[in-house]
Amino acid sequence: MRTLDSTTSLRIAVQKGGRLTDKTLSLLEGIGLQFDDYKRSLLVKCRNFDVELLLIRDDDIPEYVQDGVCDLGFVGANTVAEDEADVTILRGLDYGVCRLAIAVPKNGSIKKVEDFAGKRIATSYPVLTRKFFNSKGIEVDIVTLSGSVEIAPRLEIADAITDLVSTGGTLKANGLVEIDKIFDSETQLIQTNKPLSEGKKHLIGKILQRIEGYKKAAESRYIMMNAPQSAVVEIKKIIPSLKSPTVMPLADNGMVAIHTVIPLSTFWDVMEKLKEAGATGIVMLPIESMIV
Ligand code: PRT
Ligand code: ZN
Repeated sequence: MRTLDSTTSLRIAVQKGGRLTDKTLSLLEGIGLQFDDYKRSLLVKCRNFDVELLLIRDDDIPEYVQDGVCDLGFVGANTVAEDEADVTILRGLDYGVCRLAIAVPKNGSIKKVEDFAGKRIATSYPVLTRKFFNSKGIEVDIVTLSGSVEIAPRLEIADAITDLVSTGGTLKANGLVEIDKIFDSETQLIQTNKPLSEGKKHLIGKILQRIEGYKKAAESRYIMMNAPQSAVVEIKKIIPSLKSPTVMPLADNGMVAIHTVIPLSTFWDVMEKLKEAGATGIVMLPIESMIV
């Protein structure tokens, strides 16, 4: 039994081998946590932090975190919500993005949610599906399947399905069309509601701060350019930088080098305006991490 004063490491649940595994591990590596080969073992010690990873099936993660077997977990919001787990959601992470959608056979009689009364719906998400139809006041018959839900209408096990969708390719390949959305999902970092030692709380704070910096860095670019000194006022107006840009005089008379950080989403827009304002030799670099 782990106790409040447990001297064991902060234990983090990660999906063992699935869609979330690589992105979660590269996020952890990106914030400076180093692990030995995680493919060989279920419990992997971190080399440079008092952290260990427990690699398990994603379906087990909410419960392991709820019960305090793991202090943190990285898992899809869909799984957390379906399990109705008693955990704290620390933050969303923009990978594993998908939606739980309702789909029906392409040329069938069901066209809208109201047509569902008395119909059979196959799903691996009975809780979320039930809640959705209850909220609409529509009685449906739910057939719970653990996988391959998309073939249920063809097998005549069900009239419709609810399933996770990302590109929509699977629905299309199975002659199904999406008619409504039940739930938007992304990966979440969840924390146990069991008491944690001060040491663990401190470590969690540090991990969260690093994730924040890592995400900010991924969405930002470092840009450098040369420009005439006379253009600096105009350029400063164009750059939506975090702080005032660094402006350094160059050997060429009247020319300066300008360095700053900009959100990636504004890059092309900013770049074109900078060029118009007289900037030359504009260089963009990725940023590994940043603390703001
Ligand atoms: O073995 P384990 O139980 O750990 O893994 P799993 O097979 O249950 O889950 P896995 O690895 O497939 O998915 C893990 C998590 O990834 C899910 O819980 C979601 O949070 C997230 N995710 C994101 C997805 C998808 N996108 C997704 N497209 N999970 C599943 N799918 C499936 C969907 O069920 C359907 O079969 O992909 C198909 C649809 O994809 P498209 O692109 O054709 O629309
Ligand atoms: Zn699973």
